[in-house]
Amino acid sequence: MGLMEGKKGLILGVANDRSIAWGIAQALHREGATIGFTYLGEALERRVRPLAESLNSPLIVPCDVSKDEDITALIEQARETFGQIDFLVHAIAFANKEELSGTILNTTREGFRIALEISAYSLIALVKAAEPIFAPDASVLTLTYHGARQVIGSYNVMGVAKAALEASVRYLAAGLGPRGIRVNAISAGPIRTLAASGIANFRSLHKHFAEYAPLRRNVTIEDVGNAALYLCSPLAAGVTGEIHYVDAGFNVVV
Ligand code: 0WD
Repeated sequence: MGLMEGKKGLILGVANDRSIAWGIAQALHREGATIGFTYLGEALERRVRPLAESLNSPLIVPCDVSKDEDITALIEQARETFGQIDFLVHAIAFANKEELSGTILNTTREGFRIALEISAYSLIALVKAAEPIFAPDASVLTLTYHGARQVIGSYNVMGVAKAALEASVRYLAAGLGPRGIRVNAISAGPIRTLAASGIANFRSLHKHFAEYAPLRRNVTIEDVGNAALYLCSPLAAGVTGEIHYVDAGFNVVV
């Protein structure tokens, strides 16, 4: 029997088949999970729907996490489809492209608000909305990056947003822990995805990483998917509030 047999939940943040969220979806599905997916706008629906259907998803809905009404509608549909949910995966981030080059002095007031709202507050908003439908031992997982802790290239305002996200993970873990619900993050090494293409000098960052990481390679969406499977499964029943690195060891040598 698979590790996730009988488990149901939501994955937000699939944009295409290179998305980290897609690596996570494949790993959870392989172990028996039933997954509801969201997409951002019609352009992405054309990419996401066939992927979701290939995993027999019973729920494929639009959701812009900057809109409370979208989040409410998503959770209402999840309640109708699944009753309770056992996992919620948040793999979403956004910052204006021009603020992901040069230094953090490029950050505008509005750009800061957008980056923090979509990349950090959205986790709190989703968890708040989903709280009534979480199963007693549900698991929440988000994605972060080492730029939250150290200055890395032009990650800039996104580093600030990820620091807020990591702190949110700890506070959410404390808030939901008494109900048995766990909240963790995976801090992934650089992976070539749509979101990564917005970061200036990502190509050299990616190359540098493989040269210096102890495992001398980049990580894949399969690596992240398998770690996510552990964190979402009963194997990690005693783990919450953690920032779990899946980065070929890079953070221990820089
Ligand atoms: O190197 C990387 N790729 C790393 C990514 C290293 C470490 C962490 N991460 C994080 C990202 O910051 C993000 O939180 O992993 C998460 C997933 O990112 P990804 O898989 O690299 O990127 P991508 O495939 O582009 O998926 C992110 C998606 C969006 O795609 P686009 O490219 O269209 O922005 O987040 C979604 C959207 O589908 N998204 C939203 N979803 C709902 N509402 C919103 C929104 N407002 N904004 C973006």
